[in-house]
Amino acid sequence: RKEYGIEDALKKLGITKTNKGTSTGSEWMESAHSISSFSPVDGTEIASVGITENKDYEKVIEKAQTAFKFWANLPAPNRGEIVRQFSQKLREMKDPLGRLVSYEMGKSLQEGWGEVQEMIDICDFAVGLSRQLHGLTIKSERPEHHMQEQWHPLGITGIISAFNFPVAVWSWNTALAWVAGDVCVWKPSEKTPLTGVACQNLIAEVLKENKMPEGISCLINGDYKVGEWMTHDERIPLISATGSIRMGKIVGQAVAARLGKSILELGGNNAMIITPDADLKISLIGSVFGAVGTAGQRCTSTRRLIVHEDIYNDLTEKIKGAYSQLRIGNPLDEKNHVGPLIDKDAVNAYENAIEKAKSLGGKVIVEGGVLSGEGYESGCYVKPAIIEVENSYSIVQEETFAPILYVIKYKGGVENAIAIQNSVKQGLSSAIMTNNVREAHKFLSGAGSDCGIANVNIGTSGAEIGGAFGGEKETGGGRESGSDAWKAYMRRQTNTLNYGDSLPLAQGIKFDL
Ligand code: UN1
Repeated sequence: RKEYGIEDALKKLGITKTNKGTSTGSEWMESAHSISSFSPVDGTEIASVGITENKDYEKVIEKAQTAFKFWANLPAPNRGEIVRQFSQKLREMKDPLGRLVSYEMGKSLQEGWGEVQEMIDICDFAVGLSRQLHGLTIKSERPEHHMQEQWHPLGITGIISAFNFPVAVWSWNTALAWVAGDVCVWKPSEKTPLTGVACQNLIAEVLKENKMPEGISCLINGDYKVGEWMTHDERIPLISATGSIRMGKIVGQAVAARLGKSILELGGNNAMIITPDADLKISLIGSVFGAVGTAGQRCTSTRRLIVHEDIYNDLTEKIKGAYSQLRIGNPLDEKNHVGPLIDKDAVNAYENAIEKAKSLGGKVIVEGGVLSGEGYESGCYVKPAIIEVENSYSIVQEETFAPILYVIKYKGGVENAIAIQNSVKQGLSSAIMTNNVREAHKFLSGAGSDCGIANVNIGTSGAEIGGAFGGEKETGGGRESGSDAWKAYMRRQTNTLNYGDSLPLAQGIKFDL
């Protein structure tokens, strides 16, 4: 740990051996029970975080409600200024926070830093946005009338985030929600609670320096039961949840039952189509990074390669060669390409998926397996695997959060590849590798990819924050991050103003007294 600066990072981020897990900003509450956070890097316990008790959850929500009255009335650019200062803090703490992300979650240090960079970027985006929460003006059908649309703050935004992007996804939600005038209550994944505490410490400093009230940024911790308090809570008008489809169905239904709003960012089953007109060099790098980056634990990871028969053998040989060069090991050591899976449950899911694919007739191209021995003591390191399959196999239809790449051969025109790509229940990210303009446009047309993200000549993962992030079908339909995703954190109000001295009714209706 020392060698990789972890002790130092923990210290800088205010993480001790035992940490409180419930906070309204600078105030923290005690709890009777705690979660231990183990690093998948070396299997050791890093520290523990208190589990939120129901009575304290109530206090948090009350504080947040009170804070909302203050925060929503602050001019939006002033809220943006707080976010700007937070992004400054993140710039200063990029190294330790990126290290902690890498150590607690297991992604490479480069990707840990990259995640903090995404936080900085979304904060910058949100600062600009704080002066651009624009509505429309609309022409009225009535004389001497004016219509307009305004966007107002919504209330408390509840954020439920996943282990794989433990800090970035929170910031996509919270930076937009804050400038929109909402206050936030965040429940991080119970697999990565320490990064949550670290982020709360950073934002609490900024809020304190600006003499802001408690309740603008709240943290709660625990398992699905704590999440359920949020999803059933009518005081939380918006729940933004990232995670599995199974979880999303439960969350979505609970929130819908009280007619609340939700943003769901769930699983993907992302495919890359490689046509005979593809640049094979970029196809190779794009597919390997997409499949093994973050050890296949991004919701945008490349799960399926749909390759034309004419280039199939050539391409699979090249990928095989690339896989043989991959270095698997400690993600804090920059020589390594692939780090561990999050925990042993994830390792079991990986092994089961490979077995299942084989039993259904899958042909192994690159053999997987769990690594043991020196450097692999945590038991969470696995070999990235490649299996030739049919798209219809039940296991190929599922998202397995692991570095397993399924390869599927297609014949004929690109429409056949697109049909295979769309034949899954999920609809997050997709990519086509081609230098053929017709193929590229077909892929991006309404008859093309049915995903929320569709890329040409880049991979399925690694989206920039400037675009709206999310997907269709069982991916949940929500959009986060850039473009106009901010609208989901606000309520729309249509205003009609009469500046005349009569009262003409819409639709020409006559009503005289
Ligand atoms: C996720 O895996 O939950 O596009 C988010 C990407 C990242 C975000 C992934 N910017 O891969």
